[in-house]
Amino acid sequence: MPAPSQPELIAIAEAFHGGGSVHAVQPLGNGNVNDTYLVQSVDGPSVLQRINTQVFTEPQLVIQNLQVLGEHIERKLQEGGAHPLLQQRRWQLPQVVCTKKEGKAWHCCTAGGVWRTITYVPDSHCVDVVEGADQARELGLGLGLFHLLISDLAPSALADTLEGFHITPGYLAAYHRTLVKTDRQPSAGSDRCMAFIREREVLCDLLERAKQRGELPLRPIHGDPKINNVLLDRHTGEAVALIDLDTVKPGLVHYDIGDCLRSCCNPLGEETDAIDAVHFDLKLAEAVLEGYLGVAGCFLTEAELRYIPDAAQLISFELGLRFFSDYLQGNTYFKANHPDHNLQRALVQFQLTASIESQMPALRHLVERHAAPASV
Ligand code: GN1
Ligand code: MG
Repeated sequence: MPAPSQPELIAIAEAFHGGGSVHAVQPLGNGNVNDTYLVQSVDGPSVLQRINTQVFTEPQLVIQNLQVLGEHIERKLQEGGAHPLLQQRRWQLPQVVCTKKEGKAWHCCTAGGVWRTITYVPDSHCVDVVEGADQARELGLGLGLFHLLISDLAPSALADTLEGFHITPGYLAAYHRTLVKTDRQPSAGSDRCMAFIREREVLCDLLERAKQRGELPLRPIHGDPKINNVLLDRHTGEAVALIDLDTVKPGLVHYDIGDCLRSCCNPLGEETDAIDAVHFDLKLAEAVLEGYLGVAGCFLTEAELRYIPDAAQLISFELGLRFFSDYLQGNTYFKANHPDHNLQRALVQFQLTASIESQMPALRHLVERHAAPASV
């Protein structure tokens, strides 16, 4: 769907803030799926998003989850006691802003598209590429606090907004279906991806099998806690919020911790074109795990802890598989700046996967070292 013009954007934003109240609407962030804008209005700054309804086919469920989550976290924060750290730092959750006239949580504009507004977390920023170990510790800690705050929310309270999300065997099956009908010309990059996938097919169902055996429990998860979805305080650098809550749903914590590790421990970031230099940095991984397990280690089971290193490998591989499948399909899912963009992104994730694989014993050792004593 094309980007709306500025007057159209202002009219959409005014559905939430009132006629004549919006000063400016400008693009925000680098999301690969939804369109996101920063709105300046008489109510202060807010975040306006057009939900990609090709991906999220039931956007009202996305917003419903956001409300369930918001109420739960708000209650936990008010009760206090979830974690001593929460007494010492701010922690915020973007709130749903309803439309001015009908009081609805979303707005359908005349040109099509489902829009929603959430509050802006002030004095915060995010990074696309990690800037050091202290920051990595905060990124891990932010995910840990989020998991801790929702650890007593029943997974059944959340709708499944994106069926099959992070079910790696499902992505593998979709890849095979795409492979037989793609009209992409063979290239060195595609050959490299295909060979990489072929060698790892057997690993794809590792987490799903553990889930089916009852070894790993379903919990409420974020679904997409990559590096730039953790907001950091602009002055202290402390994690203050997790944003991009569309994929909050029942799942394995491994999808989250895997996504956090793959995105925070890749010093070149997922958009680099220096494929051969991509690597997984163990020092950063240690910092992420220290931050994450320092708050979340206490409620994770021994089996959950044990699968964390596998999750880092599998979620990197899975994202590579998703990017490559989308490249073969003609870039219909992830926004792409050029025709080979998703091929390049796939190669980055596969290089990262290989780097994780080569450091697996050390990564396992780090998880053991930083797991809370009470839960091992
Ligand atoms: C997508 O849209 P964005 O950038 O928040 C994707 C994630 C990927 C990520 C990779 C719903 O997230 O799963 O990890 O790109 N979101 C969805 O950058 O597929
Ligand atoms: Mg997202």
